[in-house]
Amino acid sequence: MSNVTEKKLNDFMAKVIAKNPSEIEFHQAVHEVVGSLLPYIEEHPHYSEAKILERMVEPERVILFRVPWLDDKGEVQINKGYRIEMNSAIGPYKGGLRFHPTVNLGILKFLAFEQVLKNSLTTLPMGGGKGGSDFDPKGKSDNDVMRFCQSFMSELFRHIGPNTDVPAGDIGVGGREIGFLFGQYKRLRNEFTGVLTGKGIEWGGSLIRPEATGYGATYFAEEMLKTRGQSFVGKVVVISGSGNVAQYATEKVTQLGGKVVTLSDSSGYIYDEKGIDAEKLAFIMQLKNVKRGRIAEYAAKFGAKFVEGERPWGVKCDVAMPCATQNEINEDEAKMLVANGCFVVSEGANMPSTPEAVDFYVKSKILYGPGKAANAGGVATSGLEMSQNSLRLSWTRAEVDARLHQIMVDIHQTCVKYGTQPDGFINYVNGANIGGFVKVADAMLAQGLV
Ligand code: NDP
Ligand code: 2IT
Repeated sequence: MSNVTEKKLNDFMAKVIAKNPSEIEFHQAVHEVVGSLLPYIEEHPHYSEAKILERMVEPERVILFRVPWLDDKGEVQINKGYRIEMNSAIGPYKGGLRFHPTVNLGILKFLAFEQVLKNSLTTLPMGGGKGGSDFDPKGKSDNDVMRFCQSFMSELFRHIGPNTDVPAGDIGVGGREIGFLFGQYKRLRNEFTGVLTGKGIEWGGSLIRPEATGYGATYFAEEMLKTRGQSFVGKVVVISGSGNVAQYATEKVTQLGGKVVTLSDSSGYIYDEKGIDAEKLAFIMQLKNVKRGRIAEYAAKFGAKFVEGERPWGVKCDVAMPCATQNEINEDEAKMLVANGCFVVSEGANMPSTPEAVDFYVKSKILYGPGKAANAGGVATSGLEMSQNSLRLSWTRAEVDARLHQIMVDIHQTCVKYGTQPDGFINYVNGANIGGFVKVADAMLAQGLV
């Protein structure tokens, strides 16, 4: 980046920080994206004349609300509710809901901002949004979760709709929560409609949506491997998290011939040298999705190692797939991965690598697939769920999987188109940011000053 461009970036960020104080993760996401886009925009000045970037960092609408509910003991509980409607230039707002005690405005704005570009990359007509609550589902009974979801939807319902804003799951929001949210929406509106995605298969959900993010991140890694004439066969893979994304990444990596040796949760990670095969994965799915227990139980059951309070990035591997949360790989951990021979990082989570870790991957010229490209398979399949709801049809497993696979191949191709450097290195960060930006920016230009 030239000195002039760097100054422009610093000036732009100074304004974003002044206008959005203390939203650290939002600043981080904007800094990365704008850093990629400025050199491109200098060659296409009509975007800066129309202040497209300044418009894109300001949400179209932010909804903040109170969520009061009664817990099992009859005690009154109050949580915060949020929905960020970030950008609707290319379709209705679309993006997940996160229920986690760390949720705040800055985290949801970073997620909504990333979602705009991610959704554009999928090629489907979806704008970007994100929402959630500081509610912690961990340790809560099903009834507590239901009453919370009903109260949350009792306000959210007036802001969303199948052609307006279509939420889905994210951390802490899976099939159970989507069910409770959908039931309450239907009751309030007296309408059975595709207002949420990730629905159960019996009531409007799509086959492959539960699998889609993990499968997609694996397909994306496979495409990256192909650029070096390689495949997953025989590769050792380190995965973090043990929720929705991590589980199905483990399944697909294993099907493609790789060996997954770690999974984690917020208590620590397990290391299983022999690999987490289909039978062991079935145990994890039962443990995490039904019993809602801790990953340490895996170690006790299968005689694997449990490392308390640590992340798995020191384990030697070929491929790393962070699938837990933001900023879970720092610069030292990135260095450790590369020093141990890791040459592929495919992000199932959103922004799991710190800016310093990202700089290190790019400098090391490894195959680095940033979240907005690598994990776009989840929202892409949500888009396919919306299409099926509109058609009042359901496609087969094979058909949805084939579409998901093709979308991941196409996203990879978009990154290659916009991210290939003169020396042949594919900078997927630039590729994803520019590839996602162009369609949204052109749509915003066409629609006038809105
Ligand atoms: P889940 O709630 O199913 O699982 C989250 C996993 O990550 C759990 O193992 C959890 O451990 C761990 N985790 C969460 N927060 C932390 C933390 N602060 N520190 C350490 N571990 C943590 O969520 P998903 O699998 O759906 O989401 C994982 C990531 O993937 C997120 O970044 C999400 O934004 C992203 N993503 C999800 C998509 C989807 O379709 N679901 C689509 C695209 C991206 P514990 O149970 O101990 O909290
Ligand atoms: O980050 C994400 O892309 C998601 N949590 C999925 C969003 C969706 O609407 O399916």
